[in-house]
Amino acid sequence: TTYPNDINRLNAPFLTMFESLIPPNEEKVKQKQLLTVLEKLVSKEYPEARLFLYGSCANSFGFSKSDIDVCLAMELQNVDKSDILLKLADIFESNNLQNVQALTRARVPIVKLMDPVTGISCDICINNVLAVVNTKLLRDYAQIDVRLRQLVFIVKHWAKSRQVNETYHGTLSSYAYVLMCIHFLQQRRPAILPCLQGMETTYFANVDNVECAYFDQVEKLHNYGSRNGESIAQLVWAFFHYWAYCHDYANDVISVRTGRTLSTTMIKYLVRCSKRAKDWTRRVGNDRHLICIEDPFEVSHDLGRVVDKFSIRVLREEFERAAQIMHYDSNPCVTLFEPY
Ligand code: 3AT
Ligand code: MG
Repeated sequence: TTYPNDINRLNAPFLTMFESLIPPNEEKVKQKQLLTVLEKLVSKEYPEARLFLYGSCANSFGFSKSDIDVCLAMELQNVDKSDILLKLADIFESNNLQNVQALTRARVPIVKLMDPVTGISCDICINNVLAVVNTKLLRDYAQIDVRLRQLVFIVKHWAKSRQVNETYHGTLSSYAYVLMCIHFLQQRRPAILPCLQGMETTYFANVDNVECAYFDQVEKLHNYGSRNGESIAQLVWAFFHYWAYCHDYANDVISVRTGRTLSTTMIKYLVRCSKRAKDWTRRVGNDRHLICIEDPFEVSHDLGRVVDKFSIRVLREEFERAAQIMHYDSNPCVTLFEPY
């Protein structure tokens, strides 16, 4: 890797930007406050139900003033999720929560609401336990090396500014960008992040027949990346360089689970051997391997499947633009984030 000589002049502005995007403590307190309020309301109707925070408010990659994602875990005995969501909407509405809306036909059905006391908006889903577990995996990775959190904040800020963080327009989710950052740091030499799922199992959960197992004693790994001295400016430069020029989009699957890339040829083989990989089969049939990002737990789930022929070009052009700016621009901390 050949960085520009003066790349480290960008460390201070990138770190300042990172700091300014982190939610202040009082915001975290308000989130907990809202969770407690919701818990009380829900438990009147469903005493066994439990609420969990997931997504960016719990994975440590959330910006200040983001919406929060809440998962309601409960046993469903022959009750329809939609009925529960409608019932919840009723309860919330009659307890002064605002903009209450049940979206029962969404891919992940939710109730949306806004709490006028804290000003926080939230989405509540039911039994999306896999998302709670992948939230923990991301948070655990973040505790190993602070550069992951810094890199993700800068990349998410870039993706939002350039409008390439919109799954309904065929670009990638925040979750996908975090996986790309983890994968990238697993590939550095020396590696900055380990592959937690390739280590001894200290955490195990079986969620809807998906086995989630990995090493979660991350406090034992806080020196893991110290042999690699790359600075945040160098890593931002290398991140965009990697996705612009080094990744083989047609043939490689990004796999945080294995800590490396898998070849799509191998996936095709696995598809022939198992019925589980339905999603991939369809993709192989269409030959639409535009970018493949394996979910760490639900391995048949490709987070790149939202990407189409048009949006892959947008995405790759944005990676190239960013790589060029990091290399040649005199003021990348501004140019990189210029609104699209
Ligand atoms: P933002 O800060 O809200 O942009 P986020 O991490 O909260 O980022 P989302 O709100 O899109 O991202 O998603 C909330 C969580 O849902 C994140 C992850 O735990 C889970 N999730 C999102 N998309 C997927 C997916 N395609 N497959 C599995 N889990 C997902
Ligand atoms: Mg979110």
